[in-house]
Amino acid sequence: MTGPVGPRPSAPVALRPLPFTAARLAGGFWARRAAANRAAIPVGYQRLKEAGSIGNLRIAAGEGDGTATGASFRDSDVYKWLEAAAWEHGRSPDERLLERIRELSRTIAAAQQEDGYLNSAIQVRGEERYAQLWMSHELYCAGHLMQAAMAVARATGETELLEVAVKFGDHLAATFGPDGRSELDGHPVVEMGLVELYRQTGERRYLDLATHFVDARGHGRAVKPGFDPSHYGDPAHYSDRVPVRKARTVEGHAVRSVYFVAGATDVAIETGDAELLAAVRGLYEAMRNEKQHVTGAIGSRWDGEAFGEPFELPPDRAYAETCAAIGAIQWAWRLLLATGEAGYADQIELMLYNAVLPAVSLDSADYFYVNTLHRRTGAHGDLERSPAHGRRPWFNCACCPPNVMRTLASLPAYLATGSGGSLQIHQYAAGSLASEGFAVDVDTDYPWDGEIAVTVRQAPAHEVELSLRVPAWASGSTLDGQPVTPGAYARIRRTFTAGERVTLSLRLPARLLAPNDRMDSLRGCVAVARGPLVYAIEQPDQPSGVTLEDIRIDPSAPLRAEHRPDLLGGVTVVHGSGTVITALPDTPYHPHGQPPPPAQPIPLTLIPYYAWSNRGPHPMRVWIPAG
Ligand code: FUB
Ligand code: ZN
Repeated sequence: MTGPVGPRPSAPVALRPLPFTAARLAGGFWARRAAANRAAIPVGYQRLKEAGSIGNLRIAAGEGDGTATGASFRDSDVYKWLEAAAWEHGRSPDERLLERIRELSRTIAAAQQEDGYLNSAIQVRGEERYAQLWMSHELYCAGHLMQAAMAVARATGETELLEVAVKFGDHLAATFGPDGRSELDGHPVVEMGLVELYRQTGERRYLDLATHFVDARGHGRAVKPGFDPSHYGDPAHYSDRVPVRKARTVEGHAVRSVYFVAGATDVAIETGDAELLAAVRGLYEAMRNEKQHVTGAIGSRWDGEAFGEPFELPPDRAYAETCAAIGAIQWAWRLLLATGEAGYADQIELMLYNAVLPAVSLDSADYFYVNTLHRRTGAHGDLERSPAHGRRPWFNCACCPPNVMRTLASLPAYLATGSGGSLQIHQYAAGSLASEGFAVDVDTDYPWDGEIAVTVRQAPAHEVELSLRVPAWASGSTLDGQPVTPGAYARIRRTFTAGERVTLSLRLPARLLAPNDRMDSLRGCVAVARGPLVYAIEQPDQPSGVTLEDIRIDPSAPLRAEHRPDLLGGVTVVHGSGTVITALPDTPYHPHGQPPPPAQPIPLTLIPYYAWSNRGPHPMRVWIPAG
């Protein structure tokens, strides 16, 4: 059994995932969050029922009556939930979860049509198949079904859902491709699903179809036909303006874009296509350098849920959809496997802590869809997904909550890779890791503390390599007292013995970050980070009566960390100082050159950004004017 992604043995990758159960969380930061997520999974099932998403499948299966509810991608919410449930049951058996997995698998199998087609809403409504592929998400649902089926098969050994996915995959292979229908689904993800199906079954036709979908995009085959003045009429919305091999940047709908390039990376890995791999690596660089928020989140526009132009990264209007960060993590993971470069693991860490974790409340009961970097004083939540409401239990378009569930359920898979007894540790969390006779325990209070102790439990009688990622921000860090290079792996190659310990000491001073000068909306501001965490000021932690927008941080003042076990489930806060304006000008604009408004000194307290909005929806900001 493997984790979420396991390239075939023939794939020329630098790193290989560990077997599914070889990485475990125990105690520590991530184990607590994973436990809260696990507890939320049965609740998620209830919410899927209440929303009608499970009901749609039941009606299509002949197990219920009525009309279908919601958009035609509702099935995908159920599939993501199934993936989460599978990883959790596989890790620690739970009969009730298994019963739900079996019951849903039976329903889904019964809903599937004779020739393999499956989409409950389209079937129940009697709509024509593939008639509106730019928006119908029929292949998107197929992709999520394939991912869920793989998780269920690998984590539980149950194959009923896999049979459904195979039948759907066969139907797609017979329907689409160079000799079949030429349209593309407006929303990618089927590419990743098909590659997983190929990995699971060894059937080349699934990889061939994924390769076709990757190369067919960029020629206007996914865009809505005819004229539509909205983003639906723009090929860029669907990553369909420029072929991926020629593209120079990510654009359009952020989730569609990163799911697509993650699938293209899978194809590059499995086919050994160096040109395609170079292209997707270039796209990742473009995203990282010009289109990523400081939190690692992506998406700058509410209109079209889209990337903006280079450096268009407004903090208050940030879209930063949770699913987009999850897709970017999936992409970075594939690039990490392909290249072995520490920078991709740095990216995964940044996004896990600061782009996915903020999306879920500390108790895992509520979710953000949109992850703003600045909730203004007096903000009014107009749309359901507006972050001004605070997190919500579910959404009419509920792509994000079950996506968080499956991501946190598969977290251990991102910790390490290994083969031949060597082990590469990418993410630091208390727990245990094992690779072919080499087993270690990891003890750490990361991210609050930078000491990471790796104790060998079992070692082969020959030389193996233990690699520990040194994050790019961790200058001045050491491994067993010796300096290590940030942004690379510290490697120890030797014959280890059980009981010995190596200690990585990462330095975690709070630090200030400044935006690139082209990021107009951030000019004059700084952000605070400590270790992997981005920080924010939130109203409840500041002196009473101050308006958050009137605060300035003094960048020359020292920053001091303090651990607060009593606050927000236990966090390290950062203390700084600054000023608050005492008399705002009473005009919106004034002649240039006037002295700054009067201000008085105040202490500032920053919390980890992920923890904001757990005390009510208060004003908050990540980027703070410096002055
Ligand atoms: O279209 C399916 C999902 O719904 C997308 O990935 C999200 O952005 C939301 O629009
Ligand atoms: Zn989403």
